[in-house]
Amino acid sequence: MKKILIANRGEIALRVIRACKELGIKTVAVYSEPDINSLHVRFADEAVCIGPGPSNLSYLNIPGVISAAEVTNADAIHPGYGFLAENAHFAEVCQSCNIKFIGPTAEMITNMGDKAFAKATMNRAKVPTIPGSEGLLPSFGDAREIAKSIGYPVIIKATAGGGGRGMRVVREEANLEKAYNQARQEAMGAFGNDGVYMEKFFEQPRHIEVQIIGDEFGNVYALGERECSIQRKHQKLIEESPSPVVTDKIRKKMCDAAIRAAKSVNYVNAGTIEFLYDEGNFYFMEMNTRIQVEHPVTEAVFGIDLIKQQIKVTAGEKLTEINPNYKMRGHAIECRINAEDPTKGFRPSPGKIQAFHVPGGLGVRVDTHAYAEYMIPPFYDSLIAKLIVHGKDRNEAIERMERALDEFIIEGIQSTVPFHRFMMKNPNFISGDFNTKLLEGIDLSKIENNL
Ligand code: MV4
Repeated sequence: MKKILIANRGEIALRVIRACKELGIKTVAVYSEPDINSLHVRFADEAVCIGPGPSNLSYLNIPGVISAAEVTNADAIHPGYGFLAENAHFAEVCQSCNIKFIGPTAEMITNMGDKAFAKATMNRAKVPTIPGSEGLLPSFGDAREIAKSIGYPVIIKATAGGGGRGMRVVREEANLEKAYNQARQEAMGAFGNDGVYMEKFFEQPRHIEVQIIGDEFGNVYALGERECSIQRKHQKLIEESPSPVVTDKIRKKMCDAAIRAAKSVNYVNAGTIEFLYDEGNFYFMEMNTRIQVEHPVTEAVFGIDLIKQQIKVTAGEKLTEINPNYKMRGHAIECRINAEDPTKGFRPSPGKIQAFHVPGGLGVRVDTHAYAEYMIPPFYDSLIAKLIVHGKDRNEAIERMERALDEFIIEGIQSTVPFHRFMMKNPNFISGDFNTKLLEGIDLSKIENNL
């Protein structure tokens, strides 16, 4: 592989460019008009403008991205996360244009994007799944029978949803018919697919996911877990590895299940098996067929560059650097720094960054595309930096994160830095005793803003 086009922007575009540079691979950036002064444009060997600000006219414009790859003679496209990363049609178009898509096959993206199908597939592979319907609910009658047998509360999920989109909790039979019909109608409106499935509803689960990577020789490795329970409205805010509740014994079981899941579908490239964790038990929820925002915590504890591994696998090489005896070392935490006001319900705070200084020192990594006087465009997600720390244990990682957050200077806009400073002192976070509901019970309006 000689040249890779990065079909993305922001910190992840920089992240991929860095891996390519170290591998001696040339890079092509694509950018929208307002992103012309972005660092991904400056750091890439070549850059092609693919349209105006709105994503559907630029970063989601498949003919634009493919044309950019063709005129620059790129061998491969790395989609990053978001945008076209889990678009099966895009992966298909890449293949038909003889451009390698750095990710799994289009068929894999389609199959794992169908959440009920993915769950049924994993169930057959003896990966633990949440009790509920076997695949889609054929009718309301089936919904009622299944709910009766697993017991209320239940959750109805859109098969084309995922990541928290298109879900409805039902607590008693009297509400089931309405919820079932509404769920189908909403799913049709949002995804053009009214397929829904049912599960037993867990009130206070944790979200724990396992990083996997597979090569074309049938090798699949699991690189431990990430604890992702600290989130708000399905937007993760803090991730860490290892999870404070996962023992060596549970980790072995989770990683074995994740490897079984990936092998059962002949998965190639990087992926994530998402588990719902409750009282020592874990259940498959979804598989993500992309590199994720939080991949650096896994990189920190395993000392491995996941993007380089993705590129190697796509080039048809064996995963020789990773092996079953690969060990985790220490503890890593990532705080997502968003251009949002945490005291005002995390409302977006775009605009011009006046001052910007990133923390440094031992065990600190900052992945960011922001700089002083950078103008945050209003068109894209609000992530402006990822602050990742690595320490010998969880305590050291928390102390290091507090220290690093204190060094972070962002002026001119609101950011989530004050929220993270507050969380590093939260007793539940410190003790590791939390779940996906933690932030619902905290009043964030009184966090001191550093403006
Ligand atoms: C659940 C659940 C409880 N019980 N399924 C939300 C994201 C999507 N991947 C699945 N989600 C959930 N599925 C059952 N059977 C609770 C959630 C959920 C959640 C999961 C992970 C992280 C944050 C969450 C926040 C609210 C609900």
